[in-house]
Amino acid sequence: MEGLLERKQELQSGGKKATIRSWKNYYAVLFGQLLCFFQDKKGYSEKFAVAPPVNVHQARCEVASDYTKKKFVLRLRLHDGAEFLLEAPSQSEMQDWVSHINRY
Ligand code: I3P
Repeated sequence: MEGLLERKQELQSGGKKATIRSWKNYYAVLFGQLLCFFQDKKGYSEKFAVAPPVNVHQARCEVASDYTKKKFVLRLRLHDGAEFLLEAPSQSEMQDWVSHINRY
């Protein structure tokens, strides 16, 4: 699974509030249980990641229906306590991400 995702980190590992809280645009690719972040599709073809990968093993991913500032947002809670909000371009892509990530 791959596609455009906007990302905001809410919590750092351990559950502490993240200090860098702005939304950033990425081209995201799920390789097995690793969610990797590229600048855009070209960055992916050049295998140049622009943020550390996120391990979604035992993560919980669900639609963030309580977050109303953007559409199609999902909440990803990692096993290590980190938490991200991810905005997909459409309802169907959002649901695809939820089901793919929850496989792990
Ligand atoms: C953050 C940015 C985010 C905002 C966040 C701000 O500021 O405006 O968009 O989250 O609010 O801290 P900066 O760009 O200066 O880092 P929302 O879009 O969800 O409001 P928050 O700290 O209340 O999460």
